[in-house]
Amino acid sequence: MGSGSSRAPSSPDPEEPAVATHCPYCALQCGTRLQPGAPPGPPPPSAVPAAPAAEPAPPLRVEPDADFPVNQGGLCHKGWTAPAVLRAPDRLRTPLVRDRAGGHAPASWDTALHTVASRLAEIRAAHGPDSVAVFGGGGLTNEKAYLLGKFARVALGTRMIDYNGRFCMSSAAAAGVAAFGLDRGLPFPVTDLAEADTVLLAGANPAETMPPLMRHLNKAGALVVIDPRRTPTAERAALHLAPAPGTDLALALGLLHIAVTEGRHDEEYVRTRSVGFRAAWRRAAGWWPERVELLTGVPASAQREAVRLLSEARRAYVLTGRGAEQHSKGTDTVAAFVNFALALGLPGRPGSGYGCLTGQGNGQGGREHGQKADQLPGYRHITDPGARAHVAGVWGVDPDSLPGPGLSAAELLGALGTDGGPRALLVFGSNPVVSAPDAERVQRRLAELDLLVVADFVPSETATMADVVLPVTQWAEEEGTLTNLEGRVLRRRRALAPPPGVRGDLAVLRELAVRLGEPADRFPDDPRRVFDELRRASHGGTADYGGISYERLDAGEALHWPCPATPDGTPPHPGTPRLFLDRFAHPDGKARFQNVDHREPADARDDRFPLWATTGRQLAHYQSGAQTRRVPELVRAAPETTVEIHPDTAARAGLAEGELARVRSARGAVLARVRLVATLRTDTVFLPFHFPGHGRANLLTGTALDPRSRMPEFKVSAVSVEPVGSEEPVGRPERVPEAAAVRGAAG
Ligand SMILES: Nc1nc2c(c(=O)[nH]1)N[C@H]1C(S)=C(S)[C@@H](COP(=O)(O)OP(=O)(O)OC[C@H]3O[C@@H](n4cnc5c(=O)[nH]c(N)nc54)[C@H](O)[C@@H]3O)O[C@H]1N2
Ligand SMILES: Nc1nc2c(c(=O)[nH]1)N[C@H]1C(S)=C(S)[C@@H](COP(=O)(O)OP(=O)(O)OC[C@H]3O[C@@H](n4cnc5c(=O)[nH]c(N)nc54)[C@H](O)[C@@H]3O)O[C@H]1N2
Ligand code: SF4
Ligand SMILES: [Mo]
Repeated sequence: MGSGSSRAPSSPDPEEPAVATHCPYCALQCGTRLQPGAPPGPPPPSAVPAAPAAEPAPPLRVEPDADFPVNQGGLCHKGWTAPAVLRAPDRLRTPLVRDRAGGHAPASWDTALHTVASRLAEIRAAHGPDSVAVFGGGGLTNEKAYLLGKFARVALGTRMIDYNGRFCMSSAAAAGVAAFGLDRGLPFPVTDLAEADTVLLAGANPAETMPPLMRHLNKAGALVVIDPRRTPTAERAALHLAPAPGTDLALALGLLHIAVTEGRHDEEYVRTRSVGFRAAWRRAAGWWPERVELLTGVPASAQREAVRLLSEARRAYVLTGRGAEQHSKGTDTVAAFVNFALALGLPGRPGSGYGCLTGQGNGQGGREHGQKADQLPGYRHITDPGARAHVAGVWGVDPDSLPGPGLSAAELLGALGTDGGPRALLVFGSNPVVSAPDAERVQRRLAELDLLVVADFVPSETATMADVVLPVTQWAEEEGTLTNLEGRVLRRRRALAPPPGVRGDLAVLRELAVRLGEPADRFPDDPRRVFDELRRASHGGTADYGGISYERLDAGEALHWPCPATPDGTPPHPGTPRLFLDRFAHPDGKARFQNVDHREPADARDDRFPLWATTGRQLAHYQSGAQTRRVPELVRAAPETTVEIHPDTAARAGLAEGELARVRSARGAVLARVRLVATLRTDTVFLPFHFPGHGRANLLTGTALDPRSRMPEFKVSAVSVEPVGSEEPVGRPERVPEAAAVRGAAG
């Protein structure tokens, strides 16, 4: 296994019954067992020195759950160290309200909630309901995501709600709905991957982003990895294709071209299980291997080998990750990979398929329960009159009172504080000052607001800018459910009491709703009650949770949605671990080939910006780093922003290993430590986006959006690199207060 994923579990203490729950971070949702006390045994295998004694001991020790099929006893470095965030020295323990001097002063909950509710009411009265906006997150439990969407539509009456999943899953979701009539990250359990003969990974690096997934992939036959970088995942591949960033769409069209011209496609499947092949093929006909090679840099022979490995496999999977998806053509790119998978007859065939590797802890559930701008619970569309009537019925409101669709995440952030744009924003579960595209612009827009409210458990860069900060509970202190990348609903369980002064997100939403004039029983704060309401709201929808209950989950049932309620006296629905075996979710039961063609990224390279920058993840940090930058062990493993660059490219720019570089795009400049990587393409550099301040990779990225999914182009920006000539560390936690200074200066 990769670093930090193989620490031997120690024997549990028989005195203390362990609490079975799941890791707070990614969509793999590794099963864990929590016990009181500091972690036993040796530190995880890495070059990291032991923690100095002064660090507060975590209140819990975490053990991987050997019986949970997804991680089978594995955890990554982040999962092992997650309890440290529970006792982060700067954990938020009291509400904070901005004072006249521009600093934060502690306040009682009553004062903080009253301040928020009265300011929201004023702003709404002066500027209308859409002047108040909500930004959610794919890390929120199902219950929180559901109640947040209801809070926005009912208590605030605003259409302005979206969430960070727009930056994550939206392109794969849009392509999946178009192709299959339904979007569930993996329409099969991850354990199926171990039986595969070949797995194609397009723009995914699970060896660093979901290390325990490699247990299953390592058992599979051949891996084919498409990534401009030779990642730890690509190192394990039978075949690594390294296209220029932003050229996957052409590459996928080329793979379809080869499959068809070599007669390797499944004509019977195409005829009986799909429609639209002919138009898709006409596009791909123009993408012969040499043309694809010229554009992508992937040799024609390697393209042919990839098609051979997939088409000769008895069981094969095509999986996409953010590398293929986070583009202004991300939806079409996924569609092109789906077209290729359909031509080979993979989706819906037992032991084969297409899937997208969902990202955040509840990236799947977070996109089903109504925190998305165009969506109501059950994965329903907010413009569908039937959906509105059903959900309004569950909520006890008039369907006509429900607002229509709002702006997508990047557009919403871009509209804040502009003429006619929202004047107030509530953030639950995201840190856009670091993670949103063109982050400098986002920071300026946040500073223009009349009211910024952030609920978080740490002073994230976004919380630092807020007028009111509401301290909330963390994973191990709360109950709820999350839906993992396989569409399996999982229980998060409480192992420890939250610190005094901290409240749950559900309680915060309830208190605010009541202060805004809502009846208290419309906003329950008991997760079980919220889940029971969510079940009814999802009833009959695409993501139907009607038959799922805390009782069934606690009894250990593996329930994948759809899992509808069944009539009294009949057996409960067993859930749906594998979708599409008989039919796809379109009315005619057939999958749709999509008619897509290659197009260029929004940025063009020129003399000023001659390189491509792409961005992504490192093993040690999670997302904006708000949580993992508070774990000393992880900070030692990856302390600052780095830029991976080929030695020849570095030499031309006058840069050497370990020096500080300035990476510049048309949007802004980032400071990053040079890491020479001889296996990288010479036209491409890579930066992780986990660090704050001048180390934010998102100072480079732009706001070009995919027209269908509204996904920003995180994965390709035209840049230059130059030496800075300073030894100053970049993106270190101590630089965080910069955001506060900006906000203070802006009033
Ligand atoms: N350690 C860690 N793990 C995580 C997370 C984290 O922050 N840290 N976040 C979680 C979340 S929310 C997500 S969404 C997942 C993401 O998981 P992944 O999709 O695996 O992560 P990324 O690093 O964003 O992108 C994957 C790869 O895409 C490559 N890439 C860049 N540009 C292109 C391109 O144009 N084409 C192709 N084919 N590849 C390209 C990058 O080099 C990178 O290796 O990870 C989850 N797990
Ligand atoms: N350049 C570049 N930018 C990217 C990406 C990329 O690949 N490249 N990837 C994008 C992707 S895929 C994603 S998913 C986004 C993620 O980026 P963010 O949305 O910024 O995600 P996190 O850093 O996880 O931020 C979550 C915040 O909410 C807090 N939090 C966690 N759980 C809860 C909770 O239950 N309640 C509340 N109230 N707060 C909570 C955390 O402490 C943290 O401050 O970044 C996107 N940005
Ligand atoms: S792979 Fe994901 S869920 Fe598993 S331990 Fe690591 S961060 Fe947690
Ligand atoms: Mo994500």
